[in-house]
Amino acid sequence: MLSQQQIERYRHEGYLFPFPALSASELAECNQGLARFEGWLGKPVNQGDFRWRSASYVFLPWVDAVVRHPRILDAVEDLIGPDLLVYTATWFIKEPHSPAFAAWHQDATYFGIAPNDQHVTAWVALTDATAEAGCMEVASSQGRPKQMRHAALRLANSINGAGQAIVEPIEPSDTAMMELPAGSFSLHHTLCRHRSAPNRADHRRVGLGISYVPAHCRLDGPVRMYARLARGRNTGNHFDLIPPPEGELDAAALKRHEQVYARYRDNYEEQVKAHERQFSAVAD
Ligand SMILES: O=C(O)CCC(=O)C(=O)O
Repeated sequence: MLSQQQIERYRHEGYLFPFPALSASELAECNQGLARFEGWLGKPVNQGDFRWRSASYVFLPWVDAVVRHPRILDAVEDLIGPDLLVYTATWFIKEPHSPAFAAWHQDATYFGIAPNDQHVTAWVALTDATAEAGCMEVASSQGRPKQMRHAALRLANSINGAGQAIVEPIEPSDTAMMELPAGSFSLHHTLCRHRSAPNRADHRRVGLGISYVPAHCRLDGPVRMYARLARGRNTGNHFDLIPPPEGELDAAALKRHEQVYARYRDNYEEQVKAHERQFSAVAD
């Protein structure tokens, strides 16, 4: 699906966009599904416990269909090969005129995926992600992607769990606003620096960030994570595979989600410590 030129651009810049994915009826189904999910929660996803933002494909069949959408997988396969695992998928929702934002960060920081340059995120827009609505802004890696030092600052209004931010001085030049029409997606590399501003628009900005890794990847910490096989074979067998949900908000699927989320948190906390160790060793 991607041209050689697009693949080379991704390798150099660290991002690509926009690509159409969902048809009008698929988009409507997703937005209706999100409304049912929020009806069940009794509040917007972004105002509930953080667990509900994470890995909802485990208990929502319509999210499971999005993370296995052939248009998305065809593009991801062109970048990281045919055997694809969903490592996680996160809701990134900003209410109209809300202060929710993301500071400059790199996704690789707290994931611990090895090798550490294989993970790619497809960010799928369920509403228009315009600059006014606080779409993602990316800085080109200019052919030299490199892990930067972060701190889990727990920043107020951060859309990211740890409120993490790059704490090295950076003056990103060569930046782009990744504006996306509803139903389309962008791709960004795990070392791509990105951030997003508050939503100044009258509409809700809704995105699902899906993290894909090739099935030969493993985690470099002690936690064995769950993953969903999206395409091909589980060649590395380094993750416990998640079955398709039995049904929407099914009791068994919700119980499984508790385990999936618990291990995700355990790994995340391990990785926050590992990142600190790595960078304090460099500073010593
Ligand atoms: O949705 C946003 O504004 C930030 C998303 C993000 O950090 C990501 O997809 O990695």
